[in-house]
Amino acid sequence: MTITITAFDRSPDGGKGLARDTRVRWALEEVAQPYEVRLVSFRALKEPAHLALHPFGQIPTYEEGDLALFETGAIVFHIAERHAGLLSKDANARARAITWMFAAINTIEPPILEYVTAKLFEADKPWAQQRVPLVADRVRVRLQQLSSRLGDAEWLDGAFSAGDLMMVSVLLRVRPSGILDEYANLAAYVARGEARPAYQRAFAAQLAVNTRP
Ligand code: GTB
Repeated sequence: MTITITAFDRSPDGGKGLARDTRVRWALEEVAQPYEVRLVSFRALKEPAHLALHPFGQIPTYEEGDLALFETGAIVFHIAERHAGLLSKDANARARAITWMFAAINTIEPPILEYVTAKLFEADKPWAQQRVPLVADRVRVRLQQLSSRLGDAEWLDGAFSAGDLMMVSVLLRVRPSGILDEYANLAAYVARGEARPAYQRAFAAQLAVNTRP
């Protein structure tokens, strides 16, 4: 059955891979599943046809036969459950990888999004100068904890898993700030994720969309 995902027809990041379709593309590449992409404009995101797929009017979505999903955590989990390569066959290792997926999107991503929002979208507010360092420190608290746990391991829990895929994807969003580079092992962890051939293919595919004439 054909898998179709949605992505911005022109991502505001110009192809840096920061929009969330990249993590879904990456998961599909890791498990060698071909997919099609339907590009959606910002206006179309809020129109009924897209809202029927995604109640919050966002990308990405995932369609496969009569199944339609939204939320990257659920989409990547679905891909990882259905195809070998992202979750261990060992039940406990699998449960731990899923735990890391939740940690990425529930514990690490929220302060990163607060920071990005404060820095990019609230910079003109009178309180921005006080808020930015505060939220930057909230990011540092989590990155320090994550850095301590990772230590000098290659991945978070043994072999590369959907947990690493989500964690690396989330960490990429904060790298432009320079904060990630304060934690050398996390910066190297993210670089290992990016070096994976599946990530490279996913990145190239979104770049091609976002740099087309
Ligand atoms: N929790 C949802 C998920 O994980 O799927 C969040 C989905 C989401 O935030 N989608 C964003 C979206 O559709 C795109 S990824 N926004 C449009 C809207 O809400 O109207 C977020 C994003 C957007 C742009 C950049 N960028 O340009 O750097 C990076 C990330």
